[in-house]
Amino acid sequence: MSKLHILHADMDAFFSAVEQRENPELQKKPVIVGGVSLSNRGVVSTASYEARKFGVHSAMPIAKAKKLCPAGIYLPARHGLYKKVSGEIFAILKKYTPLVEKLSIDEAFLDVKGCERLYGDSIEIAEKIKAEVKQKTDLTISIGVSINKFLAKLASDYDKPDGLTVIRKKDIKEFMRNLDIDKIWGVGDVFAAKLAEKKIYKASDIWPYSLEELKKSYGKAGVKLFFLSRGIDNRDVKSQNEIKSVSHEETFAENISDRDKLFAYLFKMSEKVSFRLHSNSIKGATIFIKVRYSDFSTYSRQQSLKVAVNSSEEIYQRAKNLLIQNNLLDKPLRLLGIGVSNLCLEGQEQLNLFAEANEDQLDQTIDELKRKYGFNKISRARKLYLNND
Ligand code: TTP
Ligand code: MG
Repeated sequence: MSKLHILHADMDAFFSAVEQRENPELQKKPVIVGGVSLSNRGVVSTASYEARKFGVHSAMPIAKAKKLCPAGIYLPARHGLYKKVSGEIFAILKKYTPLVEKLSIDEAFLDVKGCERLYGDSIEIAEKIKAEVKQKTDLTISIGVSINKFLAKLASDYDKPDGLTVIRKKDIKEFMRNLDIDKIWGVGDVFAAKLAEKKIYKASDIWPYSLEELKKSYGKAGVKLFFLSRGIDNRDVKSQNEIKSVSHEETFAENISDRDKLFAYLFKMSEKVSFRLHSNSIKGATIFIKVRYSDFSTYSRQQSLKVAVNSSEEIYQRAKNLLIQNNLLDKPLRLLGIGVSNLCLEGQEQLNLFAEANEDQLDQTIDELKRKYGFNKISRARKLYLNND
Protein backbone atom coordinates (compact mmCIF):
# COMPACT_ATOMS: atom_id res chain seq x y z
CA MET A 1 0.00 0.00 0.00
CA SER A 2 1.37 3.33 -0.95
CA LYS A 3 1.46 6.24 1.41
CA LEU A 4 -1.44 7.88 -0.43
CA HIS A 5 -3.65 7.84 2.63
CA ILE A 6 -4.96 11.40 2.94
CA LEU A 7 -8.16 12.47 1.22
CA HIS A 8 -9.64 15.94 0.97
CA ALA A 9 -13.33 15.96 0.05
CA ASP A 10 -15.21 19.14 -0.90
CA MET A 11 -18.77 19.45 -2.22
CA ASP A 12 -19.19 21.27 -5.53
CA ALA A 13 -20.92 24.69 -5.40
CA PHE A 14 -22.57 23.32 -2.30
CA PHE A 15 -25.49 25.69 -1.50
CA SER A 16 -26.35 26.21 -5.19
CA ALA A 17 -26.10 22.50 -5.94
CA VAL A 18 -28.57 21.74 -3.15
CA GLU A 19 -30.97 24.37 -4.53
CA GLN A 20 -30.64 22.90 -8.04
CA ARG A 21 -31.35 19.45 -6.67
CA GLU A 22 -34.44 20.70 -4.81
CA ASN A 23 -35.84 22.35 -7.92
CA PRO A 24 -34.97 20.55 -11.18
CA GLU A 25 -35.95 23.63 -13.19
CA LEU A 26 -32.80 25.30 -11.82
CA GLN A 27 -30.47 22.65 -13.21
CA LYS A 28 -27.82 23.88 -15.64
CA LYS A 29 -28.87 27.48 -14.88
CA PRO A 30 -26.86 30.27 -13.22
CA VAL A 31 -28.02 30.00 -9.61
CA ILE A 32 -26.69 32.42 -7.02
CA VAL A 33 -27.33 31.87 -3.32
CA GLY A 34 -27.01 34.95 -1.14
CA GLY A 35 -27.55 36.11 2.43
CA VAL A 36 -30.80 35.42 4.25
CA SER A 37 -32.73 38.33 2.80
CA LEU A 38 -30.83 38.71 -0.50
CA SER A 39 -30.88 42.48 -0.25
CA ASN A 40 -28.52 44.30 -2.58
CA ARG A 41 -26.42 45.07 0.50
CA GLY A 42 -25.76 41.34 0.99
CA VAL A 43 -23.04 39.17 -0.53
CA VAL A 44 -22.98 36.01 -2.61
CA SER A 45 -22.63 32.83 -0.52
CA THR A 46 -21.95 30.75 -3.59
CA ALA A 47 -22.67 30.57 -7.29
CA SER A 48 -23.38 27.53 -9.46
CA TYR A 49 -20.68 26.68 -11.98
CA GLU A 50 -22.99 28.09 -14.70
CA ALA A 51 -23.03 31.44 -12.85
CA ARG A 52 -19.25 31.39 -12.30
CA LYS A 53 -18.83 31.70 -16.08
CA PHE A 54 -20.16 35.26 -15.71
CA GLY A 55 -17.48 36.04 -13.11
CA VAL A 56 -19.77 35.69 -10.09
CA HIS A 57 -18.10 34.26 -6.98
CA SER A 58 -18.47 33.88 -3.21
CA ALA A 59 -18.25 37.05 -1.11
CA MET A 60 -19.06 39.32 -4.09
CA PRO A 61 -21.73 41.95 -3.34
CA ILE A 62 -25.12 40.84 -4.69
CA ALA A 63 -25.46 44.20 -6.46
CA LYS A 64 -22.27 43.50 -8.45
CA ALA A 65 -23.35 39.92 -9.22
CA LYS A 66 -26.62 41.23 -10.62
CA LYS A 67 -24.69 43.52 -12.96
CA LEU A 68 -22.47 40.67 -14.19
CA CYS A 69 -25.27 38.14 -14.44
CA PRO A 70 -28.65 39.87 -14.70
CA ALA A 71 -30.34 36.68 -15.90
CA GLY A 72 -29.15 34.74 -12.86
CA ILE A 73 -31.58 33.13 -10.44
CA TYR A 74 -31.00 34.72 -7.01
CA LEU A 75 -32.08 32.69 -4.00
CA PRO A 76 -31.90 33.35 -0.26
CA ALA A 77 -29.75 30.89 1.69
CA ARG A 78 -31.58 28.06 3.49
CA HIS A 79 -29.01 27.16 6.11
CA GLY A 80 -31.18 24.59 7.87
CA LEU A 81 -31.47 22.59 4.66
CA TYR A 82 -27.72 22.77 3.88
CA LYS A 83 -26.89 21.68 7.42
CA LYS A 84 -29.13 18.64 7.09
CA VAL A 85 -27.52 17.64 3.77
CA SER A 86 -24.08 18.25 5.30
CA GLY A 87 -24.98 15.80 8.09
CA GLU A 88 -25.84 13.15 5.49
CA ILE A 89 -22.53 13.68 3.71
CA PHE A 90 -20.46 13.48 6.89
CA ALA A 91 -22.31 10.29 7.86
CA ILE A 92 -21.08 8.79 4.57
CA LEU A 93 -17.49 10.00 5.10
CA LYS A 94 -17.37 8.57 8.62
CA LYS A 95 -18.32 5.12 7.34
CA TYR A 96 -14.95 4.84 5.61
CA THR A 97 -12.70 5.99 8.44
CA PRO A 98 -13.10 7.33 11.97
CA LEU A 99 -10.44 9.93 11.18
CA VAL A 100 -12.55 12.65 9.59
CA GLU A 101 -11.56 16.25 10.24
CA LYS A 102 -14.36 18.65 9.42
CA LEU A 103 -13.13 21.94 7.98
CA SER A 104 -16.47 23.50 7.12
CA ILE A 105 -20.04 22.59 6.26
CA ASP A 106 -18.99 20.88 3.01
CA GLU A 107 -15.32 20.04 3.39
CA ALA A 108 -13.23 17.49 5.29
CA PHE A 109 -9.91 15.69 5.49
CA LEU A 110 -9.90 11.92 5.86
CA ASP A 111 -7.04 9.68 6.87
CA VAL A 112 -7.77 6.20 5.51
CA LYS A 113 -4.62 4.47 6.73
CA GLY A 114 -5.60 1.07 8.04
CA CYS A 115 -8.99 1.09 6.32
CA GLU A 116 -7.78 -0.51 3.11
CA ARG A 117 -8.67 -4.06 4.00
CA LEU A 118 -12.31 -3.15 4.37
CA TYR A 119 -12.72 -0.76 1.47
CA GLY A 120 -9.74 -1.06 -0.89
CA ASP A 121 -6.92 1.41 -1.40
CA SER A 122 -7.35 5.17 -0.97
CA ILE A 123 -8.28 5.75 -4.62
CA GLU A 124 -10.93 3.05 -4.46
CA ILE A 125 -12.20 4.60 -1.23
CA ALA A 126 -12.43 7.99 -2.97
CA GLU A 127 -14.36 6.40 -5.85
CA LYS A 128 -16.72 4.69 -3.42
CA ILE A 129 -17.35 7.89 -1.48
CA LYS A 130 -18.09 9.81 -4.68
CA ALA A 131 -20.53 7.14 -5.84
CA GLU A 132 -22.25 6.90 -2.46
CA VAL A 133 -22.62 10.69 -2.12
CA LYS A 134 -24.12 10.84 -5.61
CA GLN A 135 -26.45 7.93 -4.97
CA LYS A 136 -27.66 9.06 -1.54
CA THR A 137 -27.80 12.85 -1.99
CA ASP A 138 -27.83 13.32 -5.78
CA LEU A 139 -24.94 15.78 -5.38
CA THR A 140 -21.33 15.71 -6.55
CA ILE A 141 -18.22 15.87 -4.40
CA SER A 142 -14.64 16.46 -5.54
CA ILE A 143 -11.90 14.46 -3.86
CA GLY A 144 -8.14 14.83 -3.79
CA VAL A 145 -5.91 11.94 -2.76
CA SER A 146 -2.30 12.36 -1.75
CA ILE A 147 0.39 11.79 0.84
CA ASN A 148 -0.47 14.78 3.04
CA LYS A 149 -3.18 17.32 3.81
CA PHE A 150 -1.72 20.18 1.80
CA LEU A 151 -1.41 18.15 -1.40
CA ALA A 152 -4.78 16.43 -0.93
CA LYS A 153 -6.47 19.82 -0.68
CA LEU A 154 -4.74 21.12 -3.78
CA ALA A 155 -5.76 17.91 -5.55
CA SER A 156 -9.46 18.22 -4.70
CA ASP A 157 -9.48 21.74 -6.11
CA TYR A 158 -7.66 20.76 -9.30
CA ASP A 159 -10.50 19.26 -11.29
CA LYS A 160 -13.72 20.66 -9.84
CA PRO A 161 -16.60 19.91 -10.19
CA ASP A 162 -16.95 16.14 -9.73
CA GLY A 163 -13.19 15.59 -9.75
CA LEU A 164 -10.96 12.84 -8.44
CA THR A 165 -7.32 13.85 -8.59
CA VAL A 166 -4.41 11.85 -7.23
CA ILE A 167 -1.04 13.43 -6.51
CA ARG A 168 1.57 10.70 -6.13
CA LYS A 169 5.02 11.24 -4.75
CA LYS A 170 6.53 11.16 -8.23
CA ASP A 171 4.06 13.86 -9.44
CA ILE A 172 4.73 16.38 -6.67
CA LYS A 173 7.51 18.34 -8.34
CA GLU A 174 5.59 18.87 -11.57
CA PHE A 175 2.42 19.70 -9.69
CA MET A 176 4.10 22.29 -7.54
CA ARG A 177 6.20 23.84 -10.29
CA ASN A 178 3.47 26.08 -11.74
CA LEU A 179 1.37 26.47 -8.64
CA ASP A 180 0.52 30.13 -7.97
CA ILE A 181 2.13 31.21 -4.73
CA ASP A 182 -1.17 32.34 -3.22
CA LYS A 183 -2.49 28.78 -3.44
CA ILE A 184 -0.05 27.91 -0.67
CA TRP A 185 -1.67 27.94 2.74
CA GLY A 186 -1.00 31.08 4.68
CA VAL A 187 -0.01 33.15 1.66
CA GLY A 188 -2.68 35.81 1.57
CA ASP A 189 -2.65 39.11 -0.31
CA VAL A 190 -0.15 40.82 2.00
CA PHE A 191 2.40 38.00 1.96
CA ALA A 192 1.96 37.48 -1.80
CA ALA A 193 2.70 41.17 -2.39
CA LYS A 194 5.90 40.90 -0.31
CA LEU A 195 6.97 37.84 -2.28
CA ALA A 196 6.18 39.55 -5.59
CA GLU A 197 8.77 42.19 -4.67
CA LYS A 198 11.32 39.39 -5.03
CA LYS A 199 9.68 38.13 -8.23
CA ILE A 200 8.31 35.09 -6.42
CA TYR A 201 5.03 34.22 -8.12
CA LYS A 202 5.04 30.41 -8.31
CA ALA A 203 5.85 27.71 -5.75
CA SER A 204 8.97 26.84 -7.77
CA ASP A 205 10.24 30.42 -7.41
CA ILE A 206 10.83 29.52 -3.74
CA TRP A 207 13.06 26.55 -4.55
CA PRO A 208 16.32 28.46 -5.16
CA TYR A 209 16.15 29.97 -1.65
CA SER A 210 17.69 28.10 1.28
CA LEU A 211 15.77 27.40 4.46
CA GLU A 212 18.01 29.86 6.32
CA GLU A 213 17.39 32.64 3.80
CA LEU A 214 13.64 32.21 3.98
CA LYS A 215 13.73 32.05 7.76
CA LYS A 216 15.75 35.23 7.90
CA SER A 217 13.43 37.11 5.54
CA TYR A 218 10.05 35.85 6.73
CA GLY A 219 10.51 34.08 10.07
CA LYS A 220 8.25 31.11 10.77
CA ALA A 221 6.21 31.84 7.65
CA GLY A 222 9.38 31.48 5.59
CA VAL A 223 10.18 28.08 7.09
CA LYS A 224 6.72 26.81 6.21
CA LEU A 225 6.98 28.24 2.74
CA PHE A 226 10.21 26.31 2.23
CA PHE A 227 8.47 23.02 3.02
CA LEU A 228 5.03 23.64 1.49
CA SER A 229 6.54 24.87 -1.81
CA ARG A 230 8.07 21.39 -2.05
CA GLY A 231 4.79 19.71 -1.10
CA ILE A 232 6.03 18.76 2.38
CA ASP A 233 3.42 18.93 5.17
CA ASN A 234 3.49 16.81 8.32
CA ARG A 235 0.22 17.75 9.98
CA ASP A 236 -2.02 14.91 11.11
CA VAL A 237 -5.72 14.60 10.37
CA LYS A 238 -7.51 15.29 13.64
CA SER A 239 -10.89 13.73 14.21
CA GLN A 240 -13.66 15.99 15.31
CA ASN A 241 -13.89 14.95 18.92
CA GLU A 242 -10.39 16.31 19.45
CA ILE A 243 -11.49 19.70 18.20
CA LYS A 244 -12.96 22.02 20.77
CA SER A 245 -13.98 25.62 20.65
CA VAL A 246 -13.56 28.76 22.70
CA SER A 247 -16.57 31.03 22.80
CA HIS A 248 -18.34 33.74 24.71
CA GLU A 249 -21.90 35.03 24.63
CA GLU A 250 -23.97 37.66 26.36
CA THR A 251 -27.70 38.03 26.90
CA PHE A 252 -28.57 41.69 27.14
CA ALA A 253 -30.80 43.21 29.83
CA GLU A 254 -32.61 45.01 27.04
CA ASN A 255 -32.66 44.10 23.37
CA ILE A 256 -30.12 46.12 21.38
CA SER A 257 -30.45 47.37 17.84
CA ASP A 258 -27.77 50.10 17.87
CA ARG A 259 -25.01 48.68 15.65
CA ASP A 260 -22.16 50.61 17.26
CA LYS A 261 -23.17 49.37 20.65
CA LEU A 262 -23.38 45.79 19.37
CA PHE A 263 -19.97 46.11 17.75
CA ALA A 264 -18.55 47.39 21.02
CA TYR A 265 -19.94 44.33 22.80
CA LEU A 266 -18.60 42.14 20.01
CA PHE A 267 -15.15 43.59 20.47
CA LYS A 268 -15.26 43.07 24.22
CA MET A 269 -16.19 39.43 23.66
CA SER A 270 -13.48 39.01 20.98
CA GLU A 271 -10.96 40.14 23.56
CA LYS A 272 -12.18 37.55 26.04
CA VAL A 273 -11.99 34.78 23.46
CA SER A 274 -8.56 35.98 22.33
CA PHE A 275 -7.35 36.10 25.93
CA ARG A 276 -8.35 32.49 26.52
CA LEU A 277 -6.77 31.35 23.25
CA HIS A 278 -3.52 33.12 24.12
CA SER A 279 -3.57 31.72 27.65
CA ASN A 280 -3.68 28.20 26.24
CA SER A 281 -1.28 28.90 23.36
CA ILE A 282 -3.87 27.97 20.78
CA LYS A 283 -5.33 29.45 17.62
CA GLY A 284 -8.51 28.76 15.68
CA ALA A 285 -9.25 28.59 11.96
CA THR A 286 -13.03 28.93 12.14
CA ILE A 287 -14.80 31.99 13.50
CA PHE A 288 -18.47 31.68 14.42
CA ILE A 289 -21.17 34.00 15.69
CA LYS A 290 -24.58 33.45 17.24
CA VAL A 291 -27.54 35.80 17.53
CA ARG A 292 -30.90 35.49 19.25
CA TYR A 293 -33.85 37.79 18.61
CA SER A 294 -36.68 38.82 20.96
CA ASP A 295 -38.83 35.88 19.78
CA PHE A 296 -35.95 33.55 20.83
CA SER A 297 -35.23 32.53 17.23
CA THR A 298 -31.49 31.79 17.13
CA TYR A 299 -29.04 31.80 14.22
CA SER A 300 -25.39 30.99 13.93
CA ARG A 301 -22.97 31.49 11.08
CA GLN A 302 -19.34 30.58 10.65
CA GLN A 303 -16.38 31.23 8.43
CA SER A 304 -13.26 29.14 7.93
CA LEU A 305 -9.95 30.87 7.37
CA LYS A 306 -6.84 29.78 5.52
CA VAL A 307 -4.80 30.77 8.53
CA ALA A 308 -5.60 30.06 12.18
CA VAL A 309 -5.79 33.21 14.29
CA ASN A 310 -6.03 34.30 17.91
CA SER A 311 -5.75 38.07 17.81
CA SER A 312 -8.81 39.90 19.08
CA GLU A 313 -8.78 42.28 16.14
CA GLU A 314 -8.83 39.47 13.58
CA ILE A 315 -11.58 37.60 15.44
CA TYR A 316 -13.60 40.79 15.85
CA GLN A 317 -13.36 41.80 12.18
CA ARG A 318 -14.34 38.36 10.89
CA ALA A 319 -17.25 38.12 13.31
CA LYS A 320 -18.41 41.61 12.42
CA ASN A 321 -18.34 40.71 8.72
CA LEU A 322 -20.36 37.56 9.39
CA LEU A 323 -23.04 39.64 11.14
CA ILE A 324 -23.16 42.22 8.36
CA GLN A 325 -22.91 39.88 5.40
CA ASN A 326 -25.69 37.67 6.70
CA ASN A 327 -27.95 40.65 7.49
CA LEU A 328 -28.28 39.51 11.09
CA LEU A 329 -28.45 43.01 12.54
CA ASP A 330 -31.70 44.04 10.93
CA LYS A 331 -33.69 43.26 14.12
CA PRO A 332 -32.88 44.02 17.78
CA LEU A 333 -30.73 41.37 19.45
CA ARG A 334 -31.44 39.65 22.73
CA LEU A 335 -28.19 37.67 22.66
CA LEU A 336 -24.87 37.92 20.87
CA GLY A 337 -22.23 35.22 20.87
CA ILE A 338 -18.82 34.75 19.26
CA GLY A 339 -16.40 31.87 19.16
CA VAL A 340 -13.45 30.20 17.50
CA SER A 341 -13.17 26.52 16.62
CA ASN A 342 -10.94 24.29 14.52
CA LEU A 343 -8.23 24.79 17.11
CA CYS A 344 -4.54 24.06 16.86
CA LEU A 345 -1.50 24.74 18.97
CA GLU A 346 0.36 27.97 18.32
CA GLY A 347 3.22 27.17 15.98
CA GLN A 348 1.29 24.31 14.41
CA GLU A 349 -1.20 26.55 12.64
CA GLN A 350 -1.14 26.91 8.92
CA LEU A 351 1.21 29.65 7.84
CA ASN A 352 1.00 32.84 9.77
CA LEU A 353 0.52 36.03 7.81
CA PHE A 354 3.20 38.26 9.17
CA ALA A 355 0.84 41.16 8.68
CA GLU A 356 -0.74 39.79 11.82
CA ALA A 357 2.42 39.91 13.84
CA ASN A 358 1.89 43.39 15.23
CA GLU A 359 -1.68 42.63 16.16
CA ASP A 360 -0.60 39.42 17.90
CA GLN A 361 2.08 41.30 19.76
CA LEU A 362 -0.37 43.92 20.90
CA ASP A 363 -2.75 41.26 22.20
CA GLN A 364 0.07 39.55 24.04
CA THR A 365 0.95 42.78 25.79
CA ILE A 366 -2.67 43.34 26.72
CA ASP A 367 -2.93 39.76 27.94
CA GLU A 368 0.09 40.20 30.17
CA LEU A 369 -1.39 43.33 31.68
CA LYS A 370 -4.68 41.53 32.21
CA ARG A 371 -2.99 38.68 34.03
CA LYS A 372 -1.22 41.16 36.24
CA TYR A 373 -3.98 43.62 36.92
CA GLY A 374 -7.24 41.79 36.29
CA PHE A 375 -9.49 41.63 33.26
CA ASN A 376 -11.71 44.66 33.59
CA LYS A 377 -9.07 47.28 34.15
CA ILE A 378 -7.50 46.88 30.75
CA SER A 379 -9.41 47.76 27.63
CA ARG A 380 -8.75 49.19 24.24
CA ALA A 381 -10.32 52.41 23.04
CA ARG A 382 -13.29 50.80 21.29
CA LYS A 383 -14.60 49.38 24.56
CA LEU A 384 -14.81 52.77 26.23
CA TYR A 385 -18.10 53.13 24.45
CA LEU A 386 -19.47 50.46 26.78
CA ASN A 387 -17.74 51.74 29.86
CA ASN A 388 -19.59 55.03 29.41
CA ASP A 389 -23.00 53.32 29.58
P1 TTP B 1 -16.86 26.30 -0.69
O1 TTP B 1 -16.57 24.84 -0.60
O2 TTP B 1 -15.72 27.26 -0.56
O3 TTP B 1 -17.54 26.63 -2.09
P2 TTP B 1 -18.59 25.80 -2.90
O4 TTP B 1 -18.85 24.46 -2.33
O5 TTP B 1 -19.82 26.65 -3.11
O6 TTP B 1 -17.90 25.69 -4.32
P3 TTP B 1 -16.64 24.78 -4.73
O7 TTP B 1 -17.16 23.86 -5.80
O8 TTP B 1 -15.63 25.75 -5.24
O9 TTP B 1 -16.20 24.04 -3.51
O10 TTP B 1 -17.95 26.71 0.38
C1 TTP B 1 -18.99 25.82 0.76
C2 TTP B 1 -20.26 26.60 1.03
O11 TTP B 1 -20.03 27.56 2.07
C3 TTP B 1 -20.76 27.39 -0.15
O12 TTP B 1 -21.61 26.62 -1.00
C4 TTP B 1 -21.48 28.53 0.49
C5 TTP B 1 -20.75 28.76 1.81
N1 TTP B 1 -19.86 29.93 1.67
C6 TTP B 1 -20.34 31.19 2.08
O13 TTP B 1 -21.46 31.30 2.56
N2 TTP B 1 -19.52 32.28 1.91
C7 TTP B 1 -18.26 32.20 1.38
O14 TTP B 1 -17.56 33.21 1.24
C8 TTP B 1 -17.79 30.90 0.95
C9 TTP B 1 -16.41 30.74 0.34
C10 TTP B 1 -18.62 29.80 1.11
MG1 MG C 1 -17.27 23.24 -1.74
